[in-house]
Amino acid sequence: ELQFPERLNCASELLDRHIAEGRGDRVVIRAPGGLVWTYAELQDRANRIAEVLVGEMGLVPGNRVLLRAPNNPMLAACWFGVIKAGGIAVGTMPLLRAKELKAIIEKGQVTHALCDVQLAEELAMARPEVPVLRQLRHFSGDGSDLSPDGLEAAMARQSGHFTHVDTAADDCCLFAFTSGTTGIPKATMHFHRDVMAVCAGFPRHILRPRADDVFIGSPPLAFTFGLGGLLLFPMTVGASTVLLEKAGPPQLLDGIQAFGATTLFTAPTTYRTLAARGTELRRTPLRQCVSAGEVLPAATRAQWKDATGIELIDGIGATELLHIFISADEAHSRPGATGRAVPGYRARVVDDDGREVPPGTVGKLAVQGPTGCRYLDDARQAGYVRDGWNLTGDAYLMDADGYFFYQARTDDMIVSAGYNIASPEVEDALMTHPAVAECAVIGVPDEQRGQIVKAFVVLRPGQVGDDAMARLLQDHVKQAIAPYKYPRAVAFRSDLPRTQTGKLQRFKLKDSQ
Ligand code: 3SK
Repeated sequence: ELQFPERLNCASELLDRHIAEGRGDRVVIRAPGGLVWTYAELQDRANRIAEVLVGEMGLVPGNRVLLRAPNNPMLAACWFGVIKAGGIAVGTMPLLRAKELKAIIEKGQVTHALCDVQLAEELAMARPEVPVLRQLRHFSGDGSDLSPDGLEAAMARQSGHFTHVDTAADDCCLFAFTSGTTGIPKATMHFHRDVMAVCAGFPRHILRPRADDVFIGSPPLAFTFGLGGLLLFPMTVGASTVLLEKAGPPQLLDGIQAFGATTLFTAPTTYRTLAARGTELRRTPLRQCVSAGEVLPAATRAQWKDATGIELIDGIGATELLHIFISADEAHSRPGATGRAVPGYRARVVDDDGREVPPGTVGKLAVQGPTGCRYLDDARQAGYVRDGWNLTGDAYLMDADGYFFYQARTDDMIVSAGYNIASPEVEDALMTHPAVAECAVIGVPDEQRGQIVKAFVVLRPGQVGDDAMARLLQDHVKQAIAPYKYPRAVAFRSDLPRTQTGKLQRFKLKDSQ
């Protein structure tokens, strides 16, 4: 069992330790445009941000700080600055709209925000409606914006020396938001010791990185898959990471080549696209590739191996558990299986009453370990954690050797290209269009993205369900909520399947596919 000291600040543990032990001049972050920061330089930025938060923005330990930026060096520095100062970092997906930001700020009672100028607009739109948010500073991704009231100008006034706040191991340091199946956001709360626990889990036992590894990938740092894979895990061994603001397949390919990346974190959708360029990747030092965020089909694993010679490391994690809890390294992967419980975790398959079912039987995945679900003030906690086991919403079967095989989601969550999308949230957005009378949204299988969002729409009288209307509705959703949630397929219907009590029967729409 993992033991942590009673007093623990994970930001200091992951960052300051390297400088204290003489590794301050090792490179920790690279970014396109030639930016290179050493561990000592990241520490200097994080310290200055902590000084600004405490000295100029009035932060006291336990305050929640919204972080808003694409993956860039300043976002990383802000994450460490907030947590060294005893604050709670609240990551936000870059594509979120004002409405979604407002919900997060209200739910998280967020008092402070640090926001990349590139993403200022939606936060500015939300701000008049969220008086709880008292303090906001803007910054630029590479830390070079010196506008007088910006974060960098304030950082320039500081000393660069800041002793981390002496937090308890079970003080909260991170709220990771998830929209769940309803689209009403839930904040999962994580302690300093949770961050250290995931660093002692998947990276130590499965990935086993080296100090000369160079990490790269696509998931936003606001998604805990990205936070671990692209920031925390390389730092566990003094390795470096490449932060890409845009990380589609072309930028990833360029980045792997230009930075000599060895370790890739992305979702199956991207592996499928990149596989076509496998021969180019064979000429790079790339050696470890982690897939999570959505189901990895056996065909994608085989395609990647054929193209690059590299065995994918599959894994399943959850925002509620912070990171990956089932996985297998290259030598222990088994076709069709996600893997086995990561050391430190226990996983089993249970029936509707929470009783363990025999190997080979499909049931609900239940997980227990050093991290677990703690929703902030949310009745849905009782559904996620039963008898001390976290029910992730996935149906799995386990074989006699303890390998877990994914079967399906047990709820209405759509997982598309690694994004979790709640059907009701897309339905709500569609319903705000005046042409829509009724609608239902489901996930349908898609070779490229795993699943795509499909909307079934009943139009108001006089409206015509043609391609132009479909495009109009798609654009409308992109404007209303994060654009990645828009329905890539739209079908028009005269009515929708409902129970006698009027409850929508999404499963009938699924069966009709
Ligand atoms: O979706 C996943 O599998 C995942 C992986 C790592 C961390 C967080 C999540 C949600």
